[in-house]
Formats: sequence, structure tokens, C-alpha cells
Amino acid sequence: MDPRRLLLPKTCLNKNKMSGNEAKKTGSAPTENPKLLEMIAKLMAQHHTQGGVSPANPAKPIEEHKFWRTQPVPKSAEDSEKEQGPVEEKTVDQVVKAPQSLPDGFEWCKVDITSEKEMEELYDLLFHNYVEDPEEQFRFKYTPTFLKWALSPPGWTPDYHVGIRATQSNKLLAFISAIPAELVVRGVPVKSVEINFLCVHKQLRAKRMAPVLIKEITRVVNLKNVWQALFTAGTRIPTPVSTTRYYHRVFNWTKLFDVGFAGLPPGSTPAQEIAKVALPSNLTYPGFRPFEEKDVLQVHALLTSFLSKYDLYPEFSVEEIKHWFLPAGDDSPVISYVVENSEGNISEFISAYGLESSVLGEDVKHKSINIAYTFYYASTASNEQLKDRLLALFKVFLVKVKNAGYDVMNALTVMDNPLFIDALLFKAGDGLLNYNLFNWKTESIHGGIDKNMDVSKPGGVGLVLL
Ligand code: MYA
Repeated sequence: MDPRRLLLPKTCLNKNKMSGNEAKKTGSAPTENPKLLEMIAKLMAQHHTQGGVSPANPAKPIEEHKFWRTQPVPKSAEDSEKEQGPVEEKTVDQVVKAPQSLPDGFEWCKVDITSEKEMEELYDLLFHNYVEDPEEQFRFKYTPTFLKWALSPPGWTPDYHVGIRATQSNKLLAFISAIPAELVVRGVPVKSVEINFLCVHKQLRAKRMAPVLIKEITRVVNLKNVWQALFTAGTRIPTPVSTTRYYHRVFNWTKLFDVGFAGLPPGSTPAQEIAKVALPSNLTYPGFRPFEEKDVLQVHALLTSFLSKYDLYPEFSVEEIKHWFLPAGDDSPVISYVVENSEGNISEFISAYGLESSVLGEDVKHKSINIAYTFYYASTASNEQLKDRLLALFKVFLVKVKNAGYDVMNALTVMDNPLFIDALLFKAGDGLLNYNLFNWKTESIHGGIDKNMDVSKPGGVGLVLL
């Protein structure tokens, strides 16, 4: 990332950087002409957008996707518009029982998430090789604790933690994972997996190892009679069901400026930037308190009902609510609160997860930045009241998250986030995040952004991947 933009998050750190709209305000802008600045900003946003289709980043024709053209995914937006359902149908007896053979010197393994040593190995692979921004300034830093949480929801199986090791040294060189998920797509339950943490060691890139990993995870998932999957990607894989954008709410402007995450707009001073993002040291909201085990059933009912309005959402079990939202120890990445009224009823639920990003380079002032990502929430407010309720709730939540030591909070344009993104001073990131369904066609789902990729109205995506 360059120092003109805010940035960072998932599958592509670039998904989270500050956009051209922000960049246009920086000292590096070559002109003060507002029209020209707007054009430059638009071009920059397009240039830094790896995910969505934009004039500067057109979808590659399917014929050029040597691997993806062979896979059961919609081959174009028009293809997606056909009747919703699987692209192909198979049975378990048609699935090859043995893994594909690997070139000499490599072998398949299952990474044992119950082994501290193996989790350190996975951490190490990702720490050095996982998602970076295009300018190679930041890299996601998924800790062993985070990885264990992400990879062991109810129903997890060791079969879904697929690695490749060097035969001689036993070094872990590549990884891909799946977790079970019950999705609902436009009202239709779709038994699926969520795919994440695809990673190939930097020295083995561009050797078509990713397709081998993807085919292997497909095989092991298919053997369990599961035929659909969901994944997110900053790169554009044919054919996204939705495209969303990252926004960033800065807390610690000075640190973010020091590491090149935030810029100084022309004519502004650090003191002014710090004042802009200031939050009260404490804020109260009646009944706002940490989520506890005793709330699980109520939160399950509340979240299930709230999510059902979206076109794409996960149907959580009670056990999954516990796993994903109840912090398990002091180093748990998840932060969850509820609002309880005087009758003991939970009227709202709100959560985020924390994930550091390493600041790359030798001579850096800070080794990492501490980022919180908005996760799931739910409210009993009516449609008319929802915007005001979310604004009030998120304001209190931002203060809590900031006070917990985070430098910035990221939000995608998913769920009802477009209702509060601008008002709470989240600034546009310079990358997009695509949601892809594997072996499932459905018409494209609105991702909360307009044709200029700016936040618009709430869309149909009610799902957040880690
Ligand atoms: S997203 C996180 C992805 N990880 C990173 O970005 C980490 C850093 N980068 C790397 O480790 C490598 O660059 C990776 C590619 C491994 C990404 N999703 O081996 P190659 C296609 C899907 O020569 P490499 C996450 O974890 C690419 O279009 N496909 O390339 C979700 C090309 O195919 P085609 C991708 O750079 C993962 C081929 O691979 C991605 O050495 C969801 C090139 O292979 C990507 N992010 O390695 C996976 N990146 O020629 C799909 C590249 O056709 C799951 N490619 O364009 C599908 C569902 C499976 C289960 C189904 C069950 C039913």
C-alpha cells in the first residue's frame, strides 16, 4: 500500500486500503482542480481494485482461466442468471477415492489443528506467505489461536485441513481449508463448506499448485456428500455472486500514518486528522453489556431472524453461536456485546473480530497494526428505526473496540453496514471483496455498492468470512 491510502483486510489486504477518493485528498495529488482530482481518484480506485469488474480491471474471458473454465461455476454473469441451482450433479461413488499424485519431492498431509507444533507450522507458512496488499507493505497475521478458532467450528473435520509438505524436509509448503456451513441462498438451504486460507509458499508460486489444492479440497468435501462451497477473493474468479467493498474507521491516526496506512490530506495537519477521528473516552447505552453464555439461545433466535432478510446468509446452529461469538479466553479474537432490556430480553447483538496485520520491511516504526473487523449483528428494531438504532449501537461499540486497543475498524459493505458507514466516518478502501459460490448458480446479489463502487444502500449479503 502506498502512504496515500488507508488499507487492509481479508483475502486481500488490498481489499482494505483507503481508496482513490481518500487518495485524492493527499499531498501527492498533482492538481487542485476538483474535476481532475475526481477523475484521478476514480482511476486510482480502479487501478487498485483487484476484485470487481471495472473499466481498468475487466473480467478476463473464461477461456483464459485454464483451471476455472473446467470447474462447475457460472462462466459469466448471464450464465448466473439461469434458474438457481447446482451447475452439475454427481454422487459420492463418482468421486475418486485417492488424492491426486504430486510431483516427486512433495506429499499430501493433514495439518493437525490439535497439535501446537503443527499450528505453529501453519502460522509460520501464513505469516510469511499469506495475503499482502499489492505494494507489499502489510500481510495478514493469523495467530495460532485465531487459526484454531477459525478452523474448528462445530462439525469440523481434520480431513478439511489439507497441506502439502516437502518430502525431505517435511516443511509445510501449501495449505487450503474448509469448514462446514449451512447457507441459505435466496431462501434455498444449501449444504456447503466455506473455503479459506489457500496459501502457496512464495517460492512455489505460478506453478499451478493452487488448482491442485482446490481439486483436492473439492474431492475430500465431495466424499462427504457436500457439493457446494462459498469463498471470498480479492482477485476476480469466474463468476462472483456479489462484490463488496472495504471501509475503514480510523482510531489511531498517528500510528496508521506512521506505517503508511493513512495519509495526510493537503492543507490538513496531523492535529486536525487526529481531531477528526476522535471518539469520546466512554459512551453508554442502556443495557449494553458483554455477550455471555446465558444469552446464547436468545442471540441464536435473534440472529437467525435478522439474517433471514438477506439473499445469502449462514444458518447458525446454537453450537455455532457459542463457537463464533462467545470469547473462549483472554486471547480470543472475538468481541461480542448484547443489549438487554429491563425484562431481560436481548434486543440487539453486535460483534467484531480482531486480526493483526504485519507491517513489512526492516526499518518500520511499528511491527503490526491491530485491526478489528465488523462481524455479525442483529437488532429487533423495525425497518424504520434500524438506521438510528445501528448508528447508536455502533457508536458505543466503536468506543469499546478502540478502548480494547485496536488501531482501526474495517467494515465491508455487507449486511446493513451501508446505513452507518458514512455517518460513523468509515472511509472507503481501495479494493473490493468478491463472494463466489462453487457449483451453485443464482442471479448476482447486490453488494452494498453502486456502479462507481461507492457505498450505496444495504445489499443482500448477510455473510462475513474471516
Ligand atoms: S482467498 C486467499 C488466497 N490466498 C492468498 O492470496 C495468499 C497469497 N497467495 C498465494 O498463496 C497464491 O498466490 C495462491 C495462488 C495460492 C492464491 N481463489 O498455483 P497458481 C487461480 C481461487 O499458478 P499461485 C482463499 O483462501 C488463478 O485464477 N483461485 O497460482 C479462498 C489461476 O486459475 P485460472 C485462485 O499464485 C480460496 C490459478 O489459480 C486464487 O501460485 C478459494 C493459478 O494457480 C484464489 N484466491 O497460487 C479457492 N488465486 O488459470 C477456491 C489464484 O483458471 C475454492 N487462483 O485463472 C473453490 C471451492 C472448492 C471446494 C468445493 C467443495 C464443493
